[in-house]
Amino acid sequence: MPFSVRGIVSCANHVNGEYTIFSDRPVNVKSNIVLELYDIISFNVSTVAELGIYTPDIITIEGKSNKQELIDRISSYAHASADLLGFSKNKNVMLAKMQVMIKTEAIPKMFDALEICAMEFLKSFFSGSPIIIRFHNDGDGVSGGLAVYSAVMRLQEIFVNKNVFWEMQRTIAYDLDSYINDNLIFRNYDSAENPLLMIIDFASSDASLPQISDTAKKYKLIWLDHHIYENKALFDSMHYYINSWNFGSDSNITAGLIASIFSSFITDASIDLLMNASLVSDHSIYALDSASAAEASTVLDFITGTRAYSSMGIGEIYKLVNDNAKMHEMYLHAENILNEQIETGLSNLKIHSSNGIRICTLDFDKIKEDGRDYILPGRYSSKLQDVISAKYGDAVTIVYYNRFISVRISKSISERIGLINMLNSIKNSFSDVESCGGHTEAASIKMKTPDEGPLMAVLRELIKQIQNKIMQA
Ligand SMILES: [Mn+2]
Repeated sequence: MPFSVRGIVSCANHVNGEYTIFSDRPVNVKSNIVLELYDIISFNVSTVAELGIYTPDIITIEGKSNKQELIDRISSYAHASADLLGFSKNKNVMLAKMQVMIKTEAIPKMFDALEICAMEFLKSFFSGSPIIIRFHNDGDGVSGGLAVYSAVMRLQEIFVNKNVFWEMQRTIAYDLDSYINDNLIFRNYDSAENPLLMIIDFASSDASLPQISDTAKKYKLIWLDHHIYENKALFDSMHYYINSWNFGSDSNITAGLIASIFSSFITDASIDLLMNASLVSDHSIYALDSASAAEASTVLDFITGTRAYSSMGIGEIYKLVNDNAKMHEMYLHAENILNEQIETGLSNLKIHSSNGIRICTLDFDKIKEDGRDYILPGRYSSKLQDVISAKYGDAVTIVYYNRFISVRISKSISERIGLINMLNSIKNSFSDVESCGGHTEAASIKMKTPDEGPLMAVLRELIKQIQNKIMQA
């Protein structure tokens, strides 16, 4: 049945000549003439859109619309879609569930804020504007990424937005590389709604500040996090910065949980497993004692923290998570490798004892020696610390490799050690240290070169200072 489409250009991709046209709903069109944002165009089509895109022979430009008219139309479509998706029903169902699990004032407040974020997400999505979703590469971050992925899958049933990009973030800051990458992508488009960047489970740090400030000025930034960051000015300047600390809660409300709440407005697909895996991964007090969540958490931590799986895309991970048999198989594989590598680590530890507290050091080359796929060193030191402290009580674990020294400290002794101040003072007295960062229980030092001499000197000084702090107590 031939029919005609008349609408306004709401997003233009100048690289491949693909456009989103907004009539009473959004549609994609590939054009052989150049169109501009807000052009009113019409074309005839005789077939259904293939892969979500029309390719008419002739497109007629009839005139120009204005921005506000189009924005209003997109907004009312987004609201109608929210009704169709059952936003308010979904909200009540999820809120009732959450309030049993987490009895804090923060939860209903966060729901209200996340509903606004979800609506903003819908506006961007249905306008066809580019969306980049960056999630941290650990069990919590990827659980959040997967929850949003399941929401996007639901939205793609209504309209295929071809401009959604997924990035697994391998740093804790929104660093310059990521910022430049995102700007290069966004610059390929003109869109009625600002391009949208979504950040999950990272970036609440000073190293992110210039990039974050600029992004928030130029684009739409939805940022879901649970890392403490005491920069009040930043908190106040961000419209869609949902950090559990801002709502009077703390890191126990994980980024994966926040992303799950966000997604629950849009999709009624079950995201319980992801939510629980996120809580287990980040040792939240709200984590349920569930075998399947523990398995999912191990698998997600493993595939995001092991080099062999670093090329796995979010779609592949999503398929894996939804395949029980494959998940269990992957869990056994992960446990196997982790146990072996932890065993190797334990038998290669050097132990310095101070006041009954173990300070353990490990040369990570001992783990890499067998040439197999190994877990990333930062992740490894956390696992090793978990095992050591479970066996021997409060402990300090230091893993060093190449240019890095990674330190983990049990919570109950972290305050008296004051790791961040200690690392900063070491940085000031050793010219070979390039940088240091982290928090009271997990931090690292980066050397300027991989030379062993300077690294060992810093390591000795670090052990001496930690011993002193423990003795003083
Ligand atoms: Mn997290």
